[in-house]
Amino acid sequence: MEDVKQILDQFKFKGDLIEFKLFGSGHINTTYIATYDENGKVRQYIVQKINSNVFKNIDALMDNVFAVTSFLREKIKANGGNPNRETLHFIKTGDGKKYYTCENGDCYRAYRFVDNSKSVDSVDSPEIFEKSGIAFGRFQKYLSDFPATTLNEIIPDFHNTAVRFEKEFMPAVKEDTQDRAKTCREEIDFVIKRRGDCSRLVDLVKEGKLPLRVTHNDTKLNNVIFDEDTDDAICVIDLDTVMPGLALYDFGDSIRFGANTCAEDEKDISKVAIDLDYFKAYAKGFLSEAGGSLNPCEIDNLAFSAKLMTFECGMRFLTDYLNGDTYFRTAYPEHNLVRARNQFALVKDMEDKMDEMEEIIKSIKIS
Ligand code: ADP
Ligand code: GN1
Ligand code: MG
Repeated sequence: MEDVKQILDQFKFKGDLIEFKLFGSGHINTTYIATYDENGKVRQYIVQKINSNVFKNIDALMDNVFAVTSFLREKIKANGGNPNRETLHFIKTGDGKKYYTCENGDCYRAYRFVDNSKSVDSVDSPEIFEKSGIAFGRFQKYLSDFPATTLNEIIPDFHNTAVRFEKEFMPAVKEDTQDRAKTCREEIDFVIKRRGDCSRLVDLVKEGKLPLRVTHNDTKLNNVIFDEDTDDAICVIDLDTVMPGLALYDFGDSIRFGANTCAEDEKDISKVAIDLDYFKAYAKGFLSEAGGSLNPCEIDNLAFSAKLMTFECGMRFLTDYLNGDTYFRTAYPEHNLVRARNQFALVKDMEDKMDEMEEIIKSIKIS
């Protein structure tokens, strides 16, 4: 990292720097928290190095993020909420830019840390998970009249599972650049056997049965922050992938991460299962906000979307393992393979419980 002071100075934070350290557990950006003393008051800021390997056009990315957060601020105000707390508040550089580019090309952005907030990687009650469902459902509802065509498509085909299979997974298996395919034959076969699932949602879009909406596309639990005291979900974060997508992507990805009985990188896959109480709680929360605007085809595919998003994520982890871990941050050489195995165990459990998951969705009253 370049000189920390040089980077922080760009954002003109007031007061004296007390501490600057790595923060959070995202897989993509490098996140820091900077703590300042401003006349005896503690002020905290999130400073992030944006991953330029993943995000090729950072201007387009930051234009999206600024457009979406300004739009959300107005919606939150109109609904009697507190925009400083309920959406991200980005801070421009002293010379009015949306991010700072260092001499070595690294890009940094900053935003206010929401006071008295916490992010969590797992919850210990269905009630808290339900609250995250309310937050993501509301996020989608608030953006329902955002002019979608003005958004840049930051990562094309982000959740097009069929494209991920044909253009990324199969080439990674065939090229096998790291000579790792021999260590994961079973997992490769698991994916290939489910090839037929990959195009189900994209085909429904082509048939005009599923509408494109403005969606978050990365709705894992640690992309929501909660109130330290009340555990209420206060703000949806990590807006890098807000793009036109399907409501089902947002629903399914939340279930993948938050209704797993384990962390997504638990090695002992005998512990991996879908917790149906959590599934139900999230579905209730999400649908209480977004449900009224969903069409019957969307409702019919909610349970399937949880399986598909889990399968897709497992396939992406396996692809990255085969490619030599160039995309997701890893802590050890087999990390992506461990994650893939974990996700496939969850897919298997969802397949076994699909009828129950469908029944749960049917039991929820949508108004
Ligand atoms: P990534 O794309 O790497 O996931 P995020 O924007 O999600 O980047 O930030 C990484 C992590 O940092 C989040 O998952 C969360 O744990 C933490 N984080 C980011 N912003 C905040 C914030 N305003 N308040 C609390 N935690 C945050
Ligand atoms: C990444 O950025 P983060 O850590 O919130 C990834 C998601 C994956 C997730 C798996 C831009 O999310 O798509 O589902 O890891 N984000 C991007 O944990 O690829
Ligand atoms: Mg994140």
